Amino acid sequence: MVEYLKIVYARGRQVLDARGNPTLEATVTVRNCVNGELTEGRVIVPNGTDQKIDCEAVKSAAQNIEKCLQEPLAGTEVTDQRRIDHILMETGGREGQSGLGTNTLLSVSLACADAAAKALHIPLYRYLGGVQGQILPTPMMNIINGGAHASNALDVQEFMIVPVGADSISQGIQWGCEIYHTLKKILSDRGLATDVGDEGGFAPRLSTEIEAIDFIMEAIQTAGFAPGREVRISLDIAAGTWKGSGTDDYCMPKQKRCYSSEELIQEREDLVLKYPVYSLEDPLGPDDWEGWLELTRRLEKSTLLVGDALFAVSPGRLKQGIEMGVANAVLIKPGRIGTLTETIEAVQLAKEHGYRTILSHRSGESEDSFIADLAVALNTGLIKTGAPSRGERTAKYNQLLRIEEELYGGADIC
Ligand code: 2PG
Ligand code: MG
Repeated sequence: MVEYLKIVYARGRQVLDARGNPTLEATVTVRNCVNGELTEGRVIVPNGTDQKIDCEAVKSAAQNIEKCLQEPLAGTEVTDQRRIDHILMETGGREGQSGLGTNTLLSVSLACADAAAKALHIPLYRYLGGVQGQILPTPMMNIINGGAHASNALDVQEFMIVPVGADSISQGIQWGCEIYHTLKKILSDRGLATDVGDEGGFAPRLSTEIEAIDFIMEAIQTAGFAPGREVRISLDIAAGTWKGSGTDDYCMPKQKRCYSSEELIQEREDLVLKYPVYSLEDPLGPDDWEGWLELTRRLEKSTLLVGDALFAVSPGRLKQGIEMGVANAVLIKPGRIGTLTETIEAVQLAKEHGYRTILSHRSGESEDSFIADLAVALNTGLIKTGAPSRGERTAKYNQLLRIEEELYGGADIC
C-alpha cells in the first residue's frame, strides 16, 4: 500500500463522561507524506453500567496508549484500518500479551479512522462507508428510564419510542421531541417528577412497566400520532440484571417480583398482543438460551427480539445464537466488541444471517458523536441513542441531522 498518511503519535487522556465519571479519550496524529501537514483524530469512548468505574484504571489506560501502542503503530498508513486493528489486537487484544482493555483498543482504533477522515477532508460517515453508506437510521428514543439507569422503582431499564412511520430522520426526531414534551406535560399534570435519568428519559416514581407504557401511549396519542402505524414502543428489559433466587429464574431487583422463564415469556407475549411493541431487548437473561429459543419461536414474526447482553457482541456468542435461531436482532455496542474492524465484521455477520442491527450508545456517554457516522456508514438502519435531551444524547441526533442535510438536502426541526 502506498504510504500517504502515516501515524506519528497515539496518546490518551482521562476525560469525563456525562455521569461525571472518568473515561478515556484517544488522540492519533498523522503526517501527510506529501505536504508534511499534521492532522489529529480524537475519540472519547463511553462507559456502560456493567463497567467498574476506576480512576486509576482510566489513567493507566491513557498512559498505556503512549507506552504500549504508539510504537507498534508509528509509521503505519492510517487508512489501512485492518492492519491497524490487527496491530492493536496483537499488541493488547484477547490474544495479545499486554491484555489492554477493550476501551483502550477501541479508542485508538476509532481515533485512527477520525484522523484519516480529517486528513482526507471528507466527512467521517463517508470515509467509513464510502459510496454505500447512505441510510439514515431510525432513532429509538428512550423517553422513560428505569432499571440501573434511574433511581425510581421501575425494573425495566428503557422505554423507547420508534417513529416507524416517519419519512426521514429529521421528521422522526421531530416526532420524538413532540412526544417527549407531551409526556413531560402529562407527567407534571399528574404531579409526577420530570427529572431525567442517565439517558435523558424521564424517571417518574412509577412502579410497573404497564403504567409507564400507558403514559407513553397517552403521550403518543395526545401529540397527534397513531400508535402502531406511526410510532411504536421498544423496551430494553435488561433481564440479565433480574438475578433469580431459589426456584425462580428471575427476580426484579426493585419490585422484588419473581418469575420462571416461562412466566416471563408469557408476560412478554401478552404485552405484544396488547401494545404496539416494536422490539424487546434482553427480554430474558444471557444464559437462558432455551427461553430465548421459545420466545423467538413465539414472537419473531411480530417483534424484533434484540440480543444485547445475550450476544455481548462476542462473535462466538453471536454465531451460537445464529446457529440456534435465537433472537432476530443484535445491539451493536462497539465498546463491547474491540476494534472498528471487529465492529464492522459483527454487523456484517448479523446482516448476512438476516438479523437486524441497532447501533447503540452507552449509558455513560460523552459529547462524542462517532456512532452517528458509523450507523450511516454501516447502514445499520436503527440507532439507539437516548432521549432527545441532554447534550451527550443530542450530539448524536444533531450529527445525524447534519449528515441528512449533506446527503439529502435541508430539513427543519421545529
Ligand atoms: C443497554 C445500554 C445502553 P449500558 O443496556 O442497552 O442503553 O446500557 O450502557 O448501561 O450497558
Ligand atoms: Mg441493553
